[in-house]
Amino acid sequence: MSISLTRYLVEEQRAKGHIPPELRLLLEVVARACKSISHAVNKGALGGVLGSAHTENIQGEVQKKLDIIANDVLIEANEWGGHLAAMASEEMDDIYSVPNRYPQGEYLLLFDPLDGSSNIDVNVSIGTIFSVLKKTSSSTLVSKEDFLQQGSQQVAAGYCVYGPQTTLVLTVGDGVAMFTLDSEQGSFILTQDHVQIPLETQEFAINMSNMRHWDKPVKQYIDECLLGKEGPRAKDFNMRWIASMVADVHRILTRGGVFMYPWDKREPLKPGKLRLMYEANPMSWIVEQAGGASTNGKMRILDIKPKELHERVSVILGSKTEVERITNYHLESQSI
Ligand code: P6P
Repeated sequence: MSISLTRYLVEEQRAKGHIPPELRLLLEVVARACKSISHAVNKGALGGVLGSAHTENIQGEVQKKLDIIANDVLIEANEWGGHLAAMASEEMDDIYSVPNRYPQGEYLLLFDPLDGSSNIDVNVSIGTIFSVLKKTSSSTLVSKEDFLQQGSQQVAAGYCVYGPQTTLVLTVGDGVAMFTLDSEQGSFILTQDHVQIPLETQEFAINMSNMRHWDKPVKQYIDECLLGKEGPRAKDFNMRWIASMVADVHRILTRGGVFMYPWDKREPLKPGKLRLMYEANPMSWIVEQAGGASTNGKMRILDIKPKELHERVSVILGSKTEVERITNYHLESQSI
């Protein structure tokens, strides 16, 4: 007997009481939007959706047509339901407040509508990442400041990976569940609950081409992994780098591993490449809820107090013992 996303959310609310109807509606609407995005992604060249949109986002990155399509799908799906006060996206400079013609809710939705979009044109897995916060101010006017909450304040976080399967991964603070899209029925079906990341691993994910730019603790960790059985780790390591955070994190949730996009010397004033609010925070909560860990090399990512909506952060996440080891290397190098 298959359990749909809706049934899972209803039964979670009945058992644990932390998915009120408005949040359930939000999550179901986001899931429906991900289905639409999956459909557009799967069309590929046949849908005329590949290639550049010849525009740039706030990050100064050239946008792909599907980046904009995915962003528009999420905005249009969520703005009328009455569950949201505002949205924020990697693809939009400013926040998007729910138009006055619709009722305003208490939730704030943040998303990277299509993460890993450099993989779109080469048919490699990409995904949507989302994070849900609650508006804390009583004012009906929503500002950027309403979004600047620590990741530990999230009430839901998830992603949808568009790969060989379309899989929605979700946490509301009671573990991590995975739902695979049954494209015949058009519904997400629970395929794994209480996901647990193995504590130990023999697999790391990092863009090795940046090696000469890394800080010492990262170099030390990777050098030890590369020494394999003959080195201090006394075991061989494997390496993966998909250049799509959603796909790398999904592998880690499924079989363990550590993912790193650390600070490097190329742009010393930039803390890292990945965005805190709608990439690192949701992924960090999911990883922690699955028994893993996530730091910026010095502190728990979910404890970082954001200063800007699009701020970046260094990310080290995955199997707990590996993240702790890498973080300790950073703290030791700091104390020298
Ligand atoms: P690089 C995708 O653009 C992304 O934001 C993450 O999904 C991914 O992990 C990283 O950047 C890849 O970066 O420098 O290896 O292309």
